[in-house]
Amino acid sequence: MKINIFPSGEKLSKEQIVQYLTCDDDKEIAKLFEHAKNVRNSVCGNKIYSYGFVYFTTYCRNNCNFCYFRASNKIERYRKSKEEVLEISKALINDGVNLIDLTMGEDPEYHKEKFQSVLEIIDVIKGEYDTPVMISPGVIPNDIIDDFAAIKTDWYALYQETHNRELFSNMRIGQEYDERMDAKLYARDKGMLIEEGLLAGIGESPEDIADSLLVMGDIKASQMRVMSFIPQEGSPMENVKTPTRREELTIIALMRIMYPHVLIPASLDVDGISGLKDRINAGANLVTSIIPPKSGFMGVAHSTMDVDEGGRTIVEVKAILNDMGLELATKDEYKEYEKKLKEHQRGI
Ligand code: SAM
Ligand code: MD0
Ligand code: SF4
Repeated sequence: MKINIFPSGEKLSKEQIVQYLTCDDDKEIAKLFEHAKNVRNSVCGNKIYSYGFVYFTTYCRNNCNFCYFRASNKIERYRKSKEEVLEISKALINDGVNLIDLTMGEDPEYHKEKFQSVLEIIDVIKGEYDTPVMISPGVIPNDIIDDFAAIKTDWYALYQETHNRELFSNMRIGQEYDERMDAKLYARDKGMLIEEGLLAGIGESPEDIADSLLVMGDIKASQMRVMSFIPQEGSPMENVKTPTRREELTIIALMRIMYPHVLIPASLDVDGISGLKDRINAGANLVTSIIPPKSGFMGVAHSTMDVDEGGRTIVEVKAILNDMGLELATKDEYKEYEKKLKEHQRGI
C-alpha cells in the first residue's frame, strides 16, 4: 500500500523545469518563490530545522577542482581528536541544533582504521547525547556503510554536484561517477536516509539542472541541496566567478514544489548569515553549517566566513527566523519529521 503522509509534488517535465530556470520575468519568479513557501508551510508549518556542522578532518586524498581542501592545495589542515569532536557536538546540541553533521575530507588515516573512531563518536552522539547524526565521509566501501547503518546512523550525505557525467569528471578529477552514485544508493538500501546535492555555477546548462532535479526524485533523496560555487584560492577554479544567486534560489523553489516532503538546506556556508533569509523565502526548511565561534572548526565553501564573529550560531539564526514569523524546531520535532521521511522512503 502506498503511504501518503506528505502532499504529492508537482510533476514537472524537463521542459517546464528549463522554462523556470531560464525565465527572466521577475514577477514570475517571485510567484514561484511564494508558491514554494506555501508548499513548505503546508508540510512544516512555521518550523525550520537546524543542523550543527562538524568538519573534523580537512585532509583529503582527492583533487576536486572546486574545493579548497583538494589534496594538492598547500593549506593548513587539521584532524580533530575524538574528544574535540564530542565537545563541539555537545556544545551545538546544547545550543539547540537538531542533528550533528559529521563531515570529513577523504582522509586516508580514517580509511586505514576502518572508521573505528568515527563509529565510536557516532555511538556517543546517538546514545549518550540522544541526537541524530548525518555522516558526510565522501565515498566509502560498502562494508563501512554496513557499519554505519548497523549503528543506526541516520543519514549518508554524498553530493554528485552534477548528473552530467562529463562535467562530473571535469570536477571530481579521477573519481568514478557510478562509484559515487552506487555508494549513495547502497546506503539508502541499507535503510539510511540520503542527501543528494548540486553545485550551481560550474558550467552546467539549464538542461543539466533539470536532469539533476529529476534524478534526485528518482533516487528517493530525502534531503536535496544546491550551493552556489565559491571560488577557492589556490584551486584550478580560483578565477571562475561565483554565479548570481538567482539560479540557486530558483532551484531551491523547484525542489520544494516537486518534492514537498524533503529537507532543503539554506546553507550558511555560501553567503554567511546574510544569505539565510532569501533561501528560506525560496522554500528551504533547514539551516545548515551552524558552527560555534572560536572552535577551530571550519566551513567548506566559505571556510571561515562569519564563524569566529559568531554569525553562524543558533542565536543569530533564531533572531532572523523569528523576525520572519518562523521558529526553530526542537530536537523531538525534528525526530518526528525524520520518522515520517523514513516511512516515506520505505513506502514509495
Ligand atoms: N569530502 C566529502 C565529499 O566531498 O563528499 C565531504 C565534504 S562535502 C562537505 C563537500 C561539499 O561541499 C561538496 O560536495 C560541495 O557540494 C561543497 N563544496 C565544496 N567546495 C565548494 C565550493 N568551492 N563552493 C561551494 N560548495 C562547495
Ligand atoms: C553545509 N558546509 O551544510 C556544510 C556542508 C556537508 N554535509 C554539508 C556542505 O553547508
Ligand atoms: Fe575532498 Fe570532498 Fe573537497 Fe573533493 S569535495 S577535495 S572529496 S573534501
